[in-house]
Amino acid sequence: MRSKGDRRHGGLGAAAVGIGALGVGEVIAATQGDSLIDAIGRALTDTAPVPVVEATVALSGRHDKAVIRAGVGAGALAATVALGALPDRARIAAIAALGAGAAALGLRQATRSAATVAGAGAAAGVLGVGLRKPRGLIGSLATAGAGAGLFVAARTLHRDLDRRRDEAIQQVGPMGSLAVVPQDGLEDEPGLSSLITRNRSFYVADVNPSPPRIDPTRWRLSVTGMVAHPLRLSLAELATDAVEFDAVMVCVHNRPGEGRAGNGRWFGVPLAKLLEYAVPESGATRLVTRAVDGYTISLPIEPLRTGAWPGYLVVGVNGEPLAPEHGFPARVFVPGLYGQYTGAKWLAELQLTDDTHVDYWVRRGWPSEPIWVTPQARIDVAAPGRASADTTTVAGVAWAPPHGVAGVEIRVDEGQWRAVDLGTELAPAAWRRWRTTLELPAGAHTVQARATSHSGEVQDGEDRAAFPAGPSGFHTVTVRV
Ligand SMILES: Nc1nc2c(c(=O)[nH]1)N[C@H]1C(S)=C(S)[C@@H](COP(=O)(O)O)O[C@H]1N2
Ligand SMILES: [Mo]
Repeated sequence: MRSKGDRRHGGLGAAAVGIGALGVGEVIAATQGDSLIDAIGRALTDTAPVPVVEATVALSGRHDKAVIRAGVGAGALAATVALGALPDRARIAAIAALGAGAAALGLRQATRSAATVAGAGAAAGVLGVGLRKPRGLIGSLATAGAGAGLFVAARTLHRDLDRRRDEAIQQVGPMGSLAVVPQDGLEDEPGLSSLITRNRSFYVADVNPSPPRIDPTRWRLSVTGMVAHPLRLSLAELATDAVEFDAVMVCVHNRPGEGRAGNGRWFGVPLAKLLEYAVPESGATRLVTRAVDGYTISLPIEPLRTGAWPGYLVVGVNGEPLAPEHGFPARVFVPGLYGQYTGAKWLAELQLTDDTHVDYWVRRGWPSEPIWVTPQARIDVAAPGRASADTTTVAGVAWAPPHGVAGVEIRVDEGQWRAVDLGTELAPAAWRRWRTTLELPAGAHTVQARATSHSGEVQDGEDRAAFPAGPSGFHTVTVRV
């Protein structure tokens, strides 16, 4: 039994206060389009050790952002319950420390926001007052309900800003064209990836809990640093110099068989051209692609300048401006480099500098030099043939940018490799579809695929994790006949 003067809380009441406090913080941050929960999530992403990042990516897959958000919410509630169990003075000190920590998140470059600072302060205030004395069931339910209502209000504010942002993107108009829908002569197969990945099916991978909202009318690309002619270019100015190219983008975390790869018809300005306009100073060795939130990916200048690495400042894909989650209004893409090395989305600046610059992931233990995508074949379909149930259709996509796919082979039950039919090559940097028909005896069989590049590189079958040199292994599926 608790004595009357004991201010310690039951878990339920404390959790209710936690929901109320988070709701207050979220709604205040949302007035500027920001989020306290997302600021915490981003800070965790920015500081988590590489093994934790790798495990999160592997376990959460495409749901990484939802998983981080839910984790932050659950962690905040658990912290409130722990706070509620503390004696008065320790609790007040802990809330003050937490509030100050959360406010500091609003001052970090990646999540800078006065509204987040204010939201953190207000949330700490709610915790301080709300945890002063235990409340009954009705009071707890009312507090939790009020907090939930504030979450809904915050969501409404975000939706409204997203809608206005989407309208502004529509005003931008087409970027490139998909006038001629490309064909590769391969029979379509249910489940087989399309030759060009639709914008809304394209995988999303980045450290931002939600995409930054950028006003295209005010946005300018700056080319700065060690250049004779600094540039400031609008989206419309960039679009006039843009050309189309077909290429596959692949995340370094794409283990064989996974979907963190997409094939697009991109629209972008060759980086060689921008560098020619800007005129690098001698001593400039590194091109830093910097996003609006300070995130950077840097590339060696020399191969970009000569065109040995055909890199682009991309302003559109598949005939449209980039989608918000894919870097609107501009990103850098060097076909053949893994996404983590290829260039920043939500680009603010191209800065020419020397080798002293250290990138976001390099600070966390990844190699500083770009990693090239290795040949990879993915099995999208392994199913009874439509013409005859005695046959099995196996089909998929393969890539080996920038050289291109020369061949794809499959093997059954680790037997002999045999070549499959290939669709025509859209471009060497693009993915290539493939297909074959097998006659298999009844029972379960494993089917594996491997790709070979035009440069003679054969896909490595050894199972290797993404960190630190990129993944390898064969995609293996089981078919039952
Ligand atoms: N600003 C910014 N750009 C970024 C990243 C990021 O976290 N922030 N992630 C990179 C990684 S790891 C990949 S795989 C690609 C993914 O691009 P997509 O989300 O359009 O598929 O963006 C790259 N560019
Ligand atoms: Mo990635």
